[in-house]
Amino acid sequence: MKIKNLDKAAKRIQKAVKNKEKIIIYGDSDLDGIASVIIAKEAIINLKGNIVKICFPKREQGYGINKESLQGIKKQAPALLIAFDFGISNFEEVKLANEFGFEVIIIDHHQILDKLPEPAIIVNPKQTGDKYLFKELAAAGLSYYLALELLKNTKSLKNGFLELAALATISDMMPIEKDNKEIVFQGLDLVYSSWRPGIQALLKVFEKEYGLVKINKINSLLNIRDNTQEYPIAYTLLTCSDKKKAEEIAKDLFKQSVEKKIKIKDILLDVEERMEKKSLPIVFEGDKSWELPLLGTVASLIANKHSKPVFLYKDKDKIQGVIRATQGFDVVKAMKQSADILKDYGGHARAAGFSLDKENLKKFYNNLIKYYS
Ligand SMILES: [Mn+2]
Repeated sequence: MKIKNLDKAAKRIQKAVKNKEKIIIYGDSDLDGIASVIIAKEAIINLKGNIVKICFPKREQGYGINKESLQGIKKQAPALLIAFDFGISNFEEVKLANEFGFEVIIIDHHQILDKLPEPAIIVNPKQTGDKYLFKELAAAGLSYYLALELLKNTKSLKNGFLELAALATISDMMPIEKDNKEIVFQGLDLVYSSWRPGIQALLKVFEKEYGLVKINKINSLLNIRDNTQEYPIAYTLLTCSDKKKAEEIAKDLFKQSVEKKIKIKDILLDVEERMEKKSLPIVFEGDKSWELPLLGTVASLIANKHSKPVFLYKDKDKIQGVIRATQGFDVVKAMKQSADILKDYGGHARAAGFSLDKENLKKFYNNLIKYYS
């Protein structure tokens, strides 16, 4: 059994290539999103498709397809818009994209909320009617399968896709079983002999600093968000064709990762200090000074240590937050109770995100306490 709509998506892309339609690729700015985008981009370029734009949301735009970005690319319409690693909860945005003249394909692996965005071709093994047995692929795993579907007669690019899919599958903490096991085992072998100057540069930096290479360390570097550039730094590095430039970026990323570690530790101490004064079934904390991209890491550390669902947010008029939880919790389900006050929410059972207006924060908190008590 195939993943639902995978061939439909591939056929639509092939048609776009044949008709010289404009294609826009739009992905999440974490490593899974970036890897998905690069795989799709390289596959479509190989077919000689007309990719007119690659975009990622800026940090302040939060997670998901956003209306501001759609306004920014509106002038490219009509075009085929392919979203990776998000989109499944962007009901309004997908509708708007259609109004602007974009046909939308969503390649996502996040949990399905009560409905699907439409109109769109949706590839997500978690959707109803999908008979594919394995549901835990990363978005980059889906993008890899899509690429294989697109490039049926040529396997030459396969290795270059597999290494990215492997890194992303690990980075997204997908269970390493079934399809993922195959992707990770084959892909990691390829990392060391990668043709990508960016990957070679990362290996070189780690060998120099530690004498050995750990994949998790490489991934944590590739997940660093840089707000100053149009593209996430990992995208620039992984698609860089110049060896010298790649080495400069890798060195700089390493420096940033050291600084990031210090900031993460500060937030962690801050949260744990606040926790000492409370005894609640969840951790729910926010601060104006915290950097949103660091909160996922902090929340995982606390969730693992205390076995509670951890909600951390950047405190401003529009609250944006992340959630991490250990096995046995489903935080997306917990948030469904507050669907009426949340602006956006979604993700995985144990790793998710939300945004809402500050005036609704107290109510959200109370709903969660009630749900978990
Ligand atoms: Mn993902």
